[in-house]
Amino acid sequence: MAVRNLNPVDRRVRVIRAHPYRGGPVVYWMSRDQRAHKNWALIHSIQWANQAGVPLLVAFCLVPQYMDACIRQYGFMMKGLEELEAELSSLGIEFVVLEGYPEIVFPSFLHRHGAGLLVTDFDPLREKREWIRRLAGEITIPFHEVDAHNVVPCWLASKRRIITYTTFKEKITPLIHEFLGEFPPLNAPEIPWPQTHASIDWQGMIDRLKVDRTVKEVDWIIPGERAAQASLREFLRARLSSYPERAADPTTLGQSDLSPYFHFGHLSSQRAALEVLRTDAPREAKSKYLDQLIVKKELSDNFCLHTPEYDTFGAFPKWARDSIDAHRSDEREHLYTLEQFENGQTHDPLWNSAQLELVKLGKIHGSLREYWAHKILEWTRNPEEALSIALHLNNRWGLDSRDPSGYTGTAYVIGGLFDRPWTSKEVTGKVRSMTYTGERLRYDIHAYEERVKQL
Ligand code: FO1
Repeated sequence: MAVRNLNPVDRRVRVIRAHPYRGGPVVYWMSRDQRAHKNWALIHSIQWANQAGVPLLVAFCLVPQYMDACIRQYGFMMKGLEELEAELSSLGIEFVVLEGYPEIVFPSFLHRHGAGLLVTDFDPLREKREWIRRLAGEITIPFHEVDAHNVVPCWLASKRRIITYTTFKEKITPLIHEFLGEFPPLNAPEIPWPQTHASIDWQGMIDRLKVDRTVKEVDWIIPGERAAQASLREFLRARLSSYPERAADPTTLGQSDLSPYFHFGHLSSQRAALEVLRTDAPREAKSKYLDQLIVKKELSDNFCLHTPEYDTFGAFPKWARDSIDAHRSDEREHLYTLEQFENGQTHDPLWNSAQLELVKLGKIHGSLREYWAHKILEWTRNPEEALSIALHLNNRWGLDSRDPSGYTGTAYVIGGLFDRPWTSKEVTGKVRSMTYTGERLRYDIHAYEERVKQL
C-alpha cells in the first residue's frame, strides 16, 4: 500500500527501518515529547494513519529506572502522563502505558495488534539511542523517528558535532527561518482504535517503580501540558520584557522556569518561540530568550547526538583536557566527599545555598549553576570525580537534569566545552574560573542565601 505524505512534517522525519509498509495500525511510541498538542511525531502518526485508513495508538513505555531519577522526577512525569491520557481521549486517541524496557515490551505488543508502522520522537541521549537500536533489531515493520523537540530537526542542523556556539548559530539561523512556522491543525484519527484498553492504574504503576522515594516531589511547579501553557503565558506577560536584566539575578524571579516542561516535552519549543514572537516585548528581550530557547538548547542536542561520550572527560575540547591534565597533581585547597557535597557541608555558604536550592526545589538558579559545578572541579581529586559528582547530584535532585542541556552545561563549566582557554590557574588549568568575589560583584549573595534559607 502506497502512503504518501503531503505535509510539512516530512523533513522532520527520518527512517530508522525502511521495511515495506504492509498495512496495519500506526503506533506512536511517545517518549521525549509527552504532549498532545504541537507535537510533530503525533501529527505525523495521525496523518499517516488517516492516509492509510488505519487506526492509531499512542504508547508510552515506562521504564522502572531511568539514570538517577527518583520519585521527584517520576512523580512529575506520571502526573503529566495522567493528564495526557484524558487529553488524548478527548481527541479520540487511544493511549496505553507499557511497563518495562522498550525492546522487551514493544515487539510482542506490536505483533499482538498487527501494527504496520512504528513512530517515535527523537532524543539524542544514549539511553534512547540504545532503546531504538535494540528495538529496531527486533521488528520487521517500518520505523520512523520524528524530531518533535527541536525547531530545526537535529540531523538537519548539522551532520556532525559543531565546536563553537558561533558556528552553530550561523548554521542554524537560516534553518530557523525555514522551520519556525505554524503547526497544522491536529486532526482526529478517522478510524477509531478497535478495542479500548483497561483504564490505567496510575498508582499501581508508581508503586512498582524501582526508584528512590526519599527525594521528594516539589510543589513550586505544576506538571502537565495545560500548566506548561499557562506558565508560558505568564512568563510572556510578566517577565519576558525584563528577561535580559533580571534573568541573571538569583534574588528575583526573572527566569522563565519552563525548562522542566521542555525536558518532559509538556511544552514545544516551537510553540514557545512562536508565542514569543507574537508578544510586543522589546526586540532585545525576544532575541535573548530565543537564543536560549533555540540556539543554545539545540546546540546541546547536537553535542549529545554527535558525542557518544558526552558525559565523560573525553568529551571536553583538547585544550581543556591537556590543561586539566597538566594540573592533576596540583594540591587542592579543599577536598570533599560526595556526602559532604550532597549535604551542603563545604566551607562556602554560597555553594551550600546553591546545593540546598537543588535539594529543596530541584533546580539551581541559572546564575549559580556555573559556580556550583566549577567549585566541584576545584574541590575534588580529579576531573573524572568532579564530573561524576556533579552529574550524580544533578540527576538525583534536579527535576530536569537528565537532559542534553544538563550534560552540555556541565561539560561547559567543568570542561570548557564551547568556551576558549583562559589564563591558567592551579587545579582547573585554563578552564574559565568562577570565584566567590566574582559572584559577589554580580548579585547580592546574602539576599540569595537568605532566600534559600526561607525555602
Ligand atoms: N522516557 C521514557 O520513554 N520512559 C520513561 O520511563 C522515562 C522516565 C524518565 C524519568 C525521568 C526523566 O528525567 C526522564 C525520563 N524519560 C523517560 C526520558 C525523557 O522523557 C527524555 O526523553 C530524556 O530524559 C531527555 O532527553
